[in-house]
Amino acid sequence: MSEPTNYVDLRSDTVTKPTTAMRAAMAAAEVGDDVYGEDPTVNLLEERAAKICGKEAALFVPTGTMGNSIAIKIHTNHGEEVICDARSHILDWELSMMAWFSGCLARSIQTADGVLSWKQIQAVLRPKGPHNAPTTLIGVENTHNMSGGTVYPQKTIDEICSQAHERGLKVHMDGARVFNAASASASPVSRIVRDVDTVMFCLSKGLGAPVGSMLAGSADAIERGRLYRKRLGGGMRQAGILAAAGLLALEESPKHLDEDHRNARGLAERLARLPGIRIDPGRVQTNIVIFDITRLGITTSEFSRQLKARGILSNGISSTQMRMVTHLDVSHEDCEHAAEIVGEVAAALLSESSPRTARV
Ligand code: TLP
Repeated sequence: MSEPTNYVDLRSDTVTKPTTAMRAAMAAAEVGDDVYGEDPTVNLLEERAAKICGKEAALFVPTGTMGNSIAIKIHTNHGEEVICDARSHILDWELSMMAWFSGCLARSIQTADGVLSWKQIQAVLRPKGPHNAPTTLIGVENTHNMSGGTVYPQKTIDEICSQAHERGLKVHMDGARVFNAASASASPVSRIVRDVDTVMFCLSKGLGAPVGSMLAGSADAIERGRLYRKRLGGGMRQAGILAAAGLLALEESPKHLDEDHRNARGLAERLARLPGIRIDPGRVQTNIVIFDITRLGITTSEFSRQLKARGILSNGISSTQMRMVTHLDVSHEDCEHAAEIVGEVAAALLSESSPRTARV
């Protein structure tokens, strides 16, 4: 089989390329040295992000990982505990920055869909005493990536925040995809994050900017965050070139997220009809589709390889689960095509397997 010339890239919503309008805005951006606070485009982006989140201030950071790491550092001291879901990005995908940079231990909780409840949190709070590291921070991920883009119910966030604050604990939201949550729940971002102490969101995922994330919170938290960003090597100079794309992403992209969600749901419905593929399309709330291929009898890396040979890019997130993410650069037709190819690969695998396995 010859190499495909075109790929439908469903590995992540991080893969989008900047639009022509973004490239034009980047070329025309007014810039200055942002370490001196003199880049007008970065300043504008930070003001805009703070306003959208209903927070006093915001900080432009190169990546979501840096934004989360700074937030954890702002809210904690060495030797404290951070409560988070067992499959959260801050625990599983950030090279243990929580320990490396902040010296904290993750107290993780298994959840069905990535959504923590106050009841679960309360059960693992460390009582004060000579043997326990104090809990100081709760991390909530909205939407929850590894659970398939699930959205926190607003009342759950509100309850976690009010109970946490009553006890002097802080809440950080990893809102890498909080605009997807806003779109899915028809609720403004400012309402979703109203009570959290800090929120990080990514410009470079569903919003389609080439680089960048924002951390928003109180003026004091963000002032401290600015110093941690510098320590981490994130003091960017004429970063207005990147911020210009971010401003356009904030302006233009949220209105397209509904379409990404419809595409994801459509893809999930098609996948659910395929033999050997297990997925409940009813669980797809936003732009992430996770499906199980256990019955096909191959690893996800081999399955990815076979899809790639047919022009579909998708990664495994475990030995049995694949993830497909819709975004600005994939259409309804691309998703239909992806489901067709999954169907062809799955059918070939099932027919190759022994009759006994094929019936499973
Ligand atoms: N997620 C990436 C991978 O790292 C898994 C992806 O392809 O989904 N929080 C959440 C919830 C994320 O999904 C990600 C990136 C981040 C933080 C980190 O953002 P970056 O990649 O900008 O450091």
